[in-house]
Amino acid sequence: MIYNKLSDFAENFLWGASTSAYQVEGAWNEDGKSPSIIDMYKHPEGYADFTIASDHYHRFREDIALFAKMGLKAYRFSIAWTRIIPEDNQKINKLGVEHYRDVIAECKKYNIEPIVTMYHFDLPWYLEEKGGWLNRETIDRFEEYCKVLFTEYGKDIKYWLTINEQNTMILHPGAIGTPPNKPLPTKKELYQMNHHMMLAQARVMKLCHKLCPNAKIGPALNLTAMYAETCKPEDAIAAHNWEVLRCWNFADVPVFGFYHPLAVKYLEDRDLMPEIQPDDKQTLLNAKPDFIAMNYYSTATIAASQGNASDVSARAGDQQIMLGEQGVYRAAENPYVAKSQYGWVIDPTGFRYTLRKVYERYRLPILITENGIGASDKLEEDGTIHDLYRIDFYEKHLLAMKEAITDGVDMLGYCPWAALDVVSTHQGYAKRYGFLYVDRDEQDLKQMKRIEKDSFYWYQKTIAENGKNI
Ligand code: BGP
Repeated sequence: MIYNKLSDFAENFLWGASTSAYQVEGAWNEDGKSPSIIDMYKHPEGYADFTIASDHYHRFREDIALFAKMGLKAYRFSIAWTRIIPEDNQKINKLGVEHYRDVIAECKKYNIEPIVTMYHFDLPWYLEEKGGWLNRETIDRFEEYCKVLFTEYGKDIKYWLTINEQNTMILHPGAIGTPPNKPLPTKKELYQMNHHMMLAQARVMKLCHKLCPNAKIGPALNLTAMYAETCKPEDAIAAHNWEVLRCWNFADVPVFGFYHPLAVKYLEDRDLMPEIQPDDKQTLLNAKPDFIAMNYYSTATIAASQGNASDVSARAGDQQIMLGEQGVYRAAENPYVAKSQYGWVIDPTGFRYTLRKVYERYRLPILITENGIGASDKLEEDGTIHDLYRIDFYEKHLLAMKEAITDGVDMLGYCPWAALDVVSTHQGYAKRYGFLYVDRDEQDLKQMKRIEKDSFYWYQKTIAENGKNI
């Protein structure tokens, strides 16, 4: 659709930016924090680990002051479960609670809306040792932990996110690390974990509405539209297969309260159906999100399965991520999109297309909780960072979002990844995402000085003009 005039961003549009606890905080064993699975997993050799990261735990005041200078209206961060409840005895760690109270107060000081992810990949290790998400008890533990958050911070938090990228954790379990001396879970186990996470999420959404009636809560999924490689009908079926199994099945359950019918058939056919207890269906039906939080990086292009092992291949530039599934779909190349230095597809029009599909399907407001480009930014001798590729990426994605708003999509806000440089899950500080450069190398911490990149000033101007320059 080509319009005569594009809609403006709403006056109260949440211009924000994101981080997650384990990628930015450091202080991995300070003030009573216990290890999470991320702290215990084997991380890629040669790259920075998560023990110190960007030292945001100690420097959050300085960082939030810089976010305010950039003009942020929202800051999406995650709370580390292991700071709040570090041990299996369920005792609350006062220092952990105080830390996030201070972070929230600092945001409020500058009128920055704190948006809290309650769980961003960092399950407590003590729960993992008892089976992690395979153990139904983890559902209770998650609810108890979230209850602490609602009780402690409920009056200050308007937007809660339940679980970050549940679909990534289930479909690409190796992507967030490998457990020491243990194989990755089987597919059957993963779908059982998925079911438990769905129940945990439903219980927590319900609890939030009870304890914090003025707050809003939603899942944060990695959503993306799929293209068929050609107009061959079999390619269209394969693209739909993967769109359902990768995206809609994960968003349907929180919104509608039941699994997608195609996913049910797939799970039954392959003997992957989780064990569902009699009350589970009602638990899922009892809860509804208020919005959909969406992480968007790339689209995917899909070809028909050939029904053999050649359907599966490693993603170009990232051997950790296997794409394709025998009898379901094959990954294909798209000649019409660009790629980042790390081989990630860059597709702003796909962003508009995905937003349309998500809104058409769920009719809930959408909050973008991640979108961005990882690159090896260069600190020049004069202390500047000219990340023009990032500005270009954001300009195009914001224009696509503006077009989606014009298409009728209800957008709450935009929190790109990342507010400042964070440890990338696989490429340390070689691959950076922030508006603020953190001056450290993989091993050499230097002073960890924060330096404003060119994209910082571009975003500052964009926010000040409420996106009118887009
Ligand atoms: C998302 C995660 C983020 C972040 C981002 C970039 O899937 O939610 O935590 O890591 O991807 O990924 P990477 O660091 O691998 O480039």
